[in-house]
Amino acid sequence: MKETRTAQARTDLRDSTDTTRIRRLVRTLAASLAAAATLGAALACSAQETTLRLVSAFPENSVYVKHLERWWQKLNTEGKGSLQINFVGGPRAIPTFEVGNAVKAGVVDLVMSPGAFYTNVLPEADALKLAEITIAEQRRNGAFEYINKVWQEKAGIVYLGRFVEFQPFHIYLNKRIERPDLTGLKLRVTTVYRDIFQALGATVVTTAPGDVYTALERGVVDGYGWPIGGIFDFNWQQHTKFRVDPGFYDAEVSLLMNLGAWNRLVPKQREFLQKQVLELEAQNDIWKKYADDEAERQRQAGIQVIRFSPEQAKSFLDRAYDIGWAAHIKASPEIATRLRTLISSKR
Ligand code: 173
Repeated sequence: MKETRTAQARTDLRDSTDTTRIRRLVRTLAASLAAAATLGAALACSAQETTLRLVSAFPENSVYVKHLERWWQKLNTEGKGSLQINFVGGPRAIPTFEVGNAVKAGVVDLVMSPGAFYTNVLPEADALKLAEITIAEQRRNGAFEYINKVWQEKAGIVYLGRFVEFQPFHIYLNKRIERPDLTGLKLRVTTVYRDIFQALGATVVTTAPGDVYTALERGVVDGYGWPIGGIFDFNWQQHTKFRVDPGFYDAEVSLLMNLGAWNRLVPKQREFLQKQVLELEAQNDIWKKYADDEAERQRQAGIQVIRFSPEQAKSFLDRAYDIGWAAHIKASPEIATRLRTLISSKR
């Protein structure tokens, strides 16, 4: 009997010890949860500093990178403690035509590139060269939203904004032509120019900007496509005799972001980044003066202008846009048709 009571007492003691332990455990857990919640709330309001890795599809010394550099430097000053951009480099870090894969896979967070360089992950991207309304208008009329829907759904890429506009493309040649006919000429292209140059009779070879100088120097090509500005960054004026006017389409260079990286930002960081991108876009008018300055610089460098007659110019431009859209509509009927409605209002 005595023994039984003692056993019972031990059991009671153990039970009460267990109860105490459990209570303590619950208290500790509750305290940790509260601490975690406080920390979570703190993080949500003022996230830890996030650094985004940025790569450029153009070489470091190009005008687009220099322009963007001023932007990310200001962003880094204003974003201390919240958001920073670390510029990793140009095509030496990620080859020009690989930037799409890199931003899609999240190898980098941010990429600056024209659509033409990431058609391997999103063929539709090249269609942005056909826009005839400004990016500001695209934001107002729903085009920007639609672009983002497609870019995010098809490629996991956020289209943050476009920071190059008012830069028509031109044909640069080392052989004279008398009319819109490129028969017998071999020209360097990207998807921007491929269809229209071929339609005008040219043979084409695709290269990244970094390979154009050597192709010209060795006489592998008779000319190339490029916007009105930027040829001096690559020293191509040394191997360029003519520019053909008028220019056509509009060089589109944009900032892209990996969707996962975007989703990992807290709302405050996203708002900050969007505000910075809008400030960058608000500067796009500078490209108009840059276009004039570069045309003058080309003139001074001895580059002669081959000017189509007004009739030739009109049919060349109509053809360029028709061919550009036809190619995209054939490849991606639904998206390209919608894009065409949204971004080509003037014609
Ligand atoms: O490389 C190119 O000619 C090209 O496609 C491009 C696109 C936008 C800006 C500059 C060049």
